[in-house]
Amino acid sequence: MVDYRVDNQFTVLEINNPPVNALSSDVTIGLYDGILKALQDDSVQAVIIIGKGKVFCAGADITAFSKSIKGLGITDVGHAIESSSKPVISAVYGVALGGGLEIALFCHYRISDKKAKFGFPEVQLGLLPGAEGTIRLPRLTGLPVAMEIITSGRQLSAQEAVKYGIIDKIVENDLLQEAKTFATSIIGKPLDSLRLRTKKVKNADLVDKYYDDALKEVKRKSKGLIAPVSCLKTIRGSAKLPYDTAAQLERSLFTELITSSQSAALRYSFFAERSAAKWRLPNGARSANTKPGSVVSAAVIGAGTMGSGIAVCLLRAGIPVILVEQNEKLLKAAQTNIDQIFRGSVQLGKMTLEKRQECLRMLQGTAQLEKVKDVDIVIEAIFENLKLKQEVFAKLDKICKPTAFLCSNTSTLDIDKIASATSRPDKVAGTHFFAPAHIMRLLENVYGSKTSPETVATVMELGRKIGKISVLSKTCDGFIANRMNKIGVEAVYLVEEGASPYNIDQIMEDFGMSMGLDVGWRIRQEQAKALGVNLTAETKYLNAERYCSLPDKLYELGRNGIKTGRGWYRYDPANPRKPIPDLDVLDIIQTHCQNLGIQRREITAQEVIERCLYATINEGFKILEENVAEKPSDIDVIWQYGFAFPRYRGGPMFYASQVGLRKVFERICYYHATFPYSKHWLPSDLLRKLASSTDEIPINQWMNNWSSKL
Ligand code: 3H9
Repeated sequence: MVDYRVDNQFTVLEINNPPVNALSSDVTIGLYDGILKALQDDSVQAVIIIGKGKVFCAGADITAFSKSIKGLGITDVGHAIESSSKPVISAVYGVALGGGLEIALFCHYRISDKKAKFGFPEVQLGLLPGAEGTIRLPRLTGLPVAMEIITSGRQLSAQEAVKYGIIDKIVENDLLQEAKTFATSIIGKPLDSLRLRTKKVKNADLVDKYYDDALKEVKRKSKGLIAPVSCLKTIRGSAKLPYDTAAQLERSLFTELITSSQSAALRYSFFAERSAAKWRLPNGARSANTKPGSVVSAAVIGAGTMGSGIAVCLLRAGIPVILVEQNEKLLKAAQTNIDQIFRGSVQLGKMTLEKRQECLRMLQGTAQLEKVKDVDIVIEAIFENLKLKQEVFAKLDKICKPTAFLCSNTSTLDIDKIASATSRPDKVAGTHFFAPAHIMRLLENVYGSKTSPETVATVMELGRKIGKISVLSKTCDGFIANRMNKIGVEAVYLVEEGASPYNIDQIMEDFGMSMGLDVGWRIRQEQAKALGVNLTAETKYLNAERYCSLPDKLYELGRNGIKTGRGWYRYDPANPRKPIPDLDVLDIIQTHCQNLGIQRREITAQEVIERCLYATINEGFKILEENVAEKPSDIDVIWQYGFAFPRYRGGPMFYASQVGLRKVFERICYYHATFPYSKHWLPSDLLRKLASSTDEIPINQWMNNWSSKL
């Protein structure tokens, strides 16, 4: 785990714990023993700590946080390094993050490669840098900078790290060689002033002001999160308290955080995101043993808002795009829209002018579908209508080369039905982007019964290449995301039963979600038309399902949301992002209820949360039992990235595991008995089975338990 080498007058301690040199207990023991051994070796004049592979060290081993850790901690190693009578130099390549940066801060000197990155990302895991990072960083950078770095969790470039005094030098050539040259230059120099514990915090007397300013910022940016506030408290401690007392405070707040439900959810989210890329199909094919096809060129069919957004994603990743629209006028509008997006990125400093020009050069607009004949992948983004899509896919099948992948940006339609219009159903998949496609990070990839593993691997890899978090879903009505979302439906029922829409929004916002009620008129009209039903203000049931006509009423009154200045709210054109509650809407609700003879009642916040989330969770369990999602964490990733579910709550499935499956199941049964005309309350079999276990089954074992019972 730590390779010990003596090289002339140096000991080189090389952390060797792939893939990211996390500080497992073997690594901390290796470093500690290495320092002691170097101190005992008279031939050694200096110690160099370096990482093997691509990074210096990504910090504490996050996988070990849920286990009880015994033995040497990072601080024990740190104290051994700091008190060493021989200089210790850390040589950073790749990243020094969290505990990795803390180890570096215990060293007397720090040098790095010019591409190295530094940071304390602990806050993103609901933690604080708990190996004296909050006490030591302010001694180098000053309080305001330390507060910003630690509470944001952002990564700093090597250049910034030099500017703030975090590292001593950036080197150009071979890092180890440069470290040895550097070490030679400092051998024999006094170390006392280089031990950070001896340093004073600059402007310590101003700490309360810095603290108040930073707290305001943290509360604005990270509403509901406890870790950033704890970080600030320990940084304040670094200025107000003697070193060891401040370290004690840091330890006790770290212990509080690590046992908090927020940190558990954030750590779960870290791994959930990474595990979404590791897919497995029911036929046994896996990401690990399936090679993606090559995609070096693409076509997007349909240049509306979605199509244009998708084209932007591909172009940014260096993939040339042929954009197909019905006529020149629509094409021109799309090209202008795409360029607007690039210009916006340039203005924000997220793209260089050269990159914008390169992207525009790679974009070719056409009204002739035949032009796509040579591309590797086609993404169709036309109107959500099966017949139309089938027509387009039949044409594409004839035009495109046999190896081309044909994908649809459908958000609900059956991929098998789309694929059936082609002679290559194995090469057809869904690539469901979320609006706005160039901003939202989620890509829901969908496979049908005939989609080949290679096609799945290709769309998953494409997602990675264009910077998306890709999650795989089996085809079904609405896939994972839209099928599962019952929040809007239940929210409208709650309004009909007695809640105010503004109250519901507030309760969900306090929970951490800002979704807003949808009007969704057109979708409901389409559904009713398909069933041959004429919807009216009196419609209470549709296809044996409860129906609420309130949103239709709003729509028919021209209340279509921001674009018409009114919906459930009023919108001031000068500030449309700030909806204003509207008394007229409350009147419309009252009249609706009187006309239908609905007795309104008091509705608690608890009921709002349960009705909105448990209905969604119940559907999530059905999605799992039908293998639409392979694992609960995939569902949670979709909710975080598609519907802004608060990361510190993990996602609906993780939330259910924290509430307790038995409790969730009981409430679902209660609502099922109370609302028999809402199919989504019919309890899931998988949930029933898991809830019947005498012990709560941890989320990562739900699927094992289920499969073994099949
Ligand atoms: C801490 O340090 C607390 C201390 O202050 C105090 C303690 C007392 N541990 O992201 P990737 C895995 S808290 C264990 O796909 P990339 C990751 O799961 C820690 N495993 O690669 C994945 O596994 P798999 C503070 C870790 O190149 C593999 O490594 N540090 C850890 O896109 C590759 O990861 C952080 O929060 C870890 N610390 O990005 C840093 N880190 O292959 C978190 C990664 O099985 N890590 N893995 O899926 C990162 O930000 C990125 O992983 C990193 C590499 C930038 C390092």
